[in-house]
Parts: sequence; C-alpha cells; structure tokens
Amino acid sequence: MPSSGNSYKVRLLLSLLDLPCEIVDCEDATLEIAQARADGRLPFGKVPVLELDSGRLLPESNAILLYLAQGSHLIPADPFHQAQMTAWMFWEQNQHEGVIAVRAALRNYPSRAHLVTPERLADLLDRGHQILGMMEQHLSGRDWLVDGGMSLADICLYAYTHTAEERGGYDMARFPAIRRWCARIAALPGYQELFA
Ligand SMILES: N[C@@H](CCC(=O)N[C@@H](CS)C(=O)NCC(=O)O)C(=O)O
Repeated sequence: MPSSGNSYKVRLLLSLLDLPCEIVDCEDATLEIAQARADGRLPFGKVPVLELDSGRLLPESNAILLYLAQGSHLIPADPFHQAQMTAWMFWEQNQHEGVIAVRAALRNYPSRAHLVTPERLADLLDRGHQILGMMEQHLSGRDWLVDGGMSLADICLYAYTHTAEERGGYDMARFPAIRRWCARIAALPGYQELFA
C-alpha cells in the first residue's frame, strides 16, 4: 500500500539490502486491495504481505522484516541485542503504531473521516507526544535504538516516526534526538523515501 508506513518498512528494507522483489500496489480503499482480500492473498486481511516464489504468504510487516533480513547485519548476532531489537518491534505495534499511525490515518484518509472527533484527535496527540518523548529520551546520546548498531528496530520505528509531523500533526521540534536519528537513516546508502 504505497501510502502505508507498514508497507514502507518492507520497501525500505528491500532497498537497503538491495533485494529483488516485485511490488504489487494495493492502495487503501481501492478495487486492488478488495480483490487481493477476496482472492485470499491477505492472510490477516491487511497489507503488506510477502509472497515467496513458492507461493507461501507471510503477513505482518515486522514478521516480513525478520524473514527478509535473516543473515544480514540488521539482525544483531548478540542474543541480548537481538531480543532488544524485537522488544522495540513489539513496542512499535503495541504502543506506537496504534497512536502515531492512527492519528495520521484519521487526518489523511477520506475513508477514515467518519471516525474523526476533536476529542479523539486531541487524545492521540497527547499520547503520541508521550510516546515520542520515550523515544527521544532513549535516543539522546545514542545513534541507534539497540546497543551495538543499526537494526530492524530502527527501520520499523522510522516508518511512522519520520512523517509524524507532516501526516500526524505532531510537534517534532520537541524531539531533536529523534530528528537526528531520522537524518541518520535518510543518509544510508540505498535509502528510499516513502513516496519514491
Ligand atoms: N500489524 C499489521 C498492520 C497492517 C495494517 O493495518 N495494514 C493497513 C495499512 S497500514 C491496511 O491493510 N489497510 C487497508 C485496509 O485495512 O483495507 C502490520 O504491521 O503489517
């Protein structure tokens, strides 16, 4: 889904690792996504989905990242660092995405307009600033989320964080360490923008 941060995580990883893949666009509220769902190609009803050459289907953006990055430098060899990486990836789905991505979706997708109330937007703004505050505190004095170097955790959290201001309406001036971390990722060889 070209406008989706969850889909972008996968596109960014493919580009950073220079992995070949055919991208099939299924934008929100289009015939293409309805057809993919009807054809049984979205195991959990959502995108992204990775389809292997064997025809096996893998849903969930973070599971796809873990599968595609096996053996690469983006999965730490040290078991504790690897567990820290997965902790951030669970946190992204548990805490971050359901607030930061949801506020962006409410503001940007006409299909979600009927779900918008001023109270809901205000609550998501407040909770989002708290969540971003946690990332800010962690990234102050560190280059990457996990000790030992860049990992999938950075790709995963970058997806919705780097557009939090533009799409979500969050005040990123409050979070200089996050802005420096975003610039670090955007400078990586093979980096691809959300709308490339
Ligand atoms: N936890 C899932 C979330 C997937 C998800 O919510 N996908 C959205 C796009 S971000 C989607 O499929 N939207 C279209 C729809 O629901 O019809 C993941 O990380 O892949």
